[in-house]
Amino acid sequence: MSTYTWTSPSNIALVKYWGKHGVQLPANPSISFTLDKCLSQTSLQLVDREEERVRFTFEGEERSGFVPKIETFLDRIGHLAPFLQDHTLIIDSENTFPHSSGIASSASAMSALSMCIASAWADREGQDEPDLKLASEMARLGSGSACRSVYGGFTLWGDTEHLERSSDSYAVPLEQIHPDFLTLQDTILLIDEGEKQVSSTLGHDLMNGHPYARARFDQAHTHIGDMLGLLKDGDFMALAEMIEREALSLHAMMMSSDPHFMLFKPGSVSVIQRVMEMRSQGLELTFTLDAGANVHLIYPESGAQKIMDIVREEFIGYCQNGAYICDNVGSGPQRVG
Ligand code: 2P0
Repeated sequence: MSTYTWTSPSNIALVKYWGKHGVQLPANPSISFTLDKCLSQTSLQLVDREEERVRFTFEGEERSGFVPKIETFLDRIGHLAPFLQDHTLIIDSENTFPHSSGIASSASAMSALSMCIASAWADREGQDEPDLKLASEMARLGSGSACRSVYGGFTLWGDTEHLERSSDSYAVPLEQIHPDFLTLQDTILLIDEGEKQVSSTLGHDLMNGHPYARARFDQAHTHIGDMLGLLKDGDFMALAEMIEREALSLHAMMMSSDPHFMLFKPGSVSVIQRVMEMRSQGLELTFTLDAGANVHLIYPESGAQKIMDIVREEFIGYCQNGAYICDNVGSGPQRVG
């Protein structure tokens, strides 16, 4: 009876995945960097098959509400990990950040679980290390953005003419990144820690039949080529323009879908406008958002002290309970047991 325990970070997309087809295939490619401190830690124990396929606890407490999602995941990865059929999976998971706060907890959780399963598979096959491509493909079948979290640094998911080894089925690590960007900081302003009004799954669905979908997917393809060049060059101000355009395009899709919805809160807009203003005055600072109201401040490590002064002086008042998280580009999942 073996136990596999992995931590996996969340990630923040710079070119956004929004829209999917088939079984968890992306409508356009995306690029993200993996975080360092926003982590899930997941343990998997495989025991002889009992009646139930899965027993799930979250922070040690039984949470049967998550079991259907895990069962769907197991159905989808059955062809990749057939040995799981003979076992009941006992899973415990915990996060270092608030659940459903708009920080992609499904990404870190599904990545951590996939790393556990890939480790179990590697053991059976007599391999020393889990196959990260397999882990990424499994993670994708749990939650799209999760497939980007199985690697550290910068990651690309989705077929693109700009990278030969790219695939819709799994993410790949990006190797040609300017050294200054390997230490980028991400300070996440928790403007709204509540549950999301609209799930990402519904948001993705609303891209089907969206009047601007084709143009958005074309734009994302173009941005991937541009972003790959910018990540190599190391020009932060040029990268910043692209990061913001992507974030605002994502939210524009939400605001123009049928039904439409808006995840910005007044505090999100205030921060966004102030960041744009300060950058126009020469400050190396940009923002992005996930499918939520929280604003991720992205900036080079060299500016950290100044930006943190600004956070404490100007932005903390927009954060619910004054809460924010200081994170940065991280090195990916770690086995801890
Ligand atoms: C992303 N997001 O690229 C985009 C940007 C949120 C905004 O992927 O349905 O949880 O599990 O595949 O990955 C959030 O959607 O959706 C997401 P599913 P997921 O990070």
